[in-house]
Amino acid sequence: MTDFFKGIAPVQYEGPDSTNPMAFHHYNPDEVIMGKRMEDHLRFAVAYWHSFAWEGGDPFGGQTFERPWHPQDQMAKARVKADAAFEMFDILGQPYFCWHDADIRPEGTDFAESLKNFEEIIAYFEEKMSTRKVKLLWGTANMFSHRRWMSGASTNPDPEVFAYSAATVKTCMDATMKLGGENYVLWGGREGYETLLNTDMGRELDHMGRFLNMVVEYKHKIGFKGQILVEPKPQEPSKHQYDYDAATCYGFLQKYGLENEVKLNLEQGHAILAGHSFEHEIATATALGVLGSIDMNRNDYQSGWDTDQFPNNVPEVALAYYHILKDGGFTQGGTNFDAKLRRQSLDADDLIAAHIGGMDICARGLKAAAAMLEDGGLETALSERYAGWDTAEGKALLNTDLDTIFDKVNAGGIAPAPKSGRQEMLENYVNRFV
Ligand code: XUL
Ligand code: CO
Repeated sequence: MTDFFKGIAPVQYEGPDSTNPMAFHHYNPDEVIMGKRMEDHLRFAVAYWHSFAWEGGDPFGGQTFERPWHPQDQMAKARVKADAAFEMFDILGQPYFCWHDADIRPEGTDFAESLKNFEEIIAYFEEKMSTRKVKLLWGTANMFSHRRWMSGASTNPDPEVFAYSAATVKTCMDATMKLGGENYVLWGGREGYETLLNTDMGRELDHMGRFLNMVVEYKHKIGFKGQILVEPKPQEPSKHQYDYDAATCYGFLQKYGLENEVKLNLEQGHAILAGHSFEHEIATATALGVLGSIDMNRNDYQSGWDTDQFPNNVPEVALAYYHILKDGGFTQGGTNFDAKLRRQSLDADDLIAAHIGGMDICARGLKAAAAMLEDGGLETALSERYAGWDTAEGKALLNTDLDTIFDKVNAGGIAPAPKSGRQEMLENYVNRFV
């Protein structure tokens, strides 16, 4: 037991009229939406790295948080951190959490010592999870913070780093499976380049493709039933990252024969960095059949950084969940808060309030998305817009050739009349729900 969250009671749903800042106003886990409990739709996860490992630094200044589990280079402190983490899970009651190996254990002096530390904490988690409902949404390896990875992990010019990375991922997949994790994520923060002057891109992509194939082979070898997910991001920390966005990732997966084995973990802030909207990335993944899970957060739209703030924009979140629900909703994926406090938000109740706010925003977005789907207005508009393709002539067009089409058009049988795209009407429609 720590006393970090002392005096903070488990968060309850009190409804939209409650003024209690430490209550849920919209997230009501048991409320049934489209035949499914809200908790089972949203499948929230707390991110260990932001909520417990991050110390409040930014590029201009160091640690602002003083936590009972600091400094984080000792095993005893790693246990205190785990105690506090599970105390927070008890307060929030969210069903999942996620970690990187480096978030939960101190780095050892060599691979073997790091692994020993890691396995001890995994066993400690296992013990804590045995008496609670909280589950592991996904595990992952941090292959971007330590200096050994400064030139990449699987794309490193040094084969010894490739080997170290492969061994690291094996241990993280083993631990994820041991804890019953439902997904395994790979985000390649350093899988890219700082300058093309020293980079053999073709070779690096081939190595990354082989690495991911090894991950999939290992998944089948050990019988891991979770999804393997890659997380697109265009840049930061690297100048350019190979997993740029959903479409780029899909092309990569296809080239290396992995499009039926690997799906995507999409993040709001990464979509914005790539010059897209979140719903664009989700719609791309659902169109290609590779939506796996989401990292929910938001960026600061002025700074242009990946600021990983908690979400607070209901219309944006509603459109994201609209595409997720339209795709059938999450199966093994979920909503991971890859979001952190601002560095001035020092207190334990700031951390709880941040998650309450994020969960409430997502709940409002989900409810709006479900109401739009149930009303069917957008779907009707879509089927009307594409109705020509459901006619016999429309269908036949896709099974013919340029000459035949030319003959028909040239004979005067076709004279297209432009129709309104009705964008403002549709925006007004959405506005009724958000
Ligand atoms: C970094 C990021 C990571 C991944 C997991 O921008 O999103 O936290 O989600 O490595
Ligand atoms: Co993320």
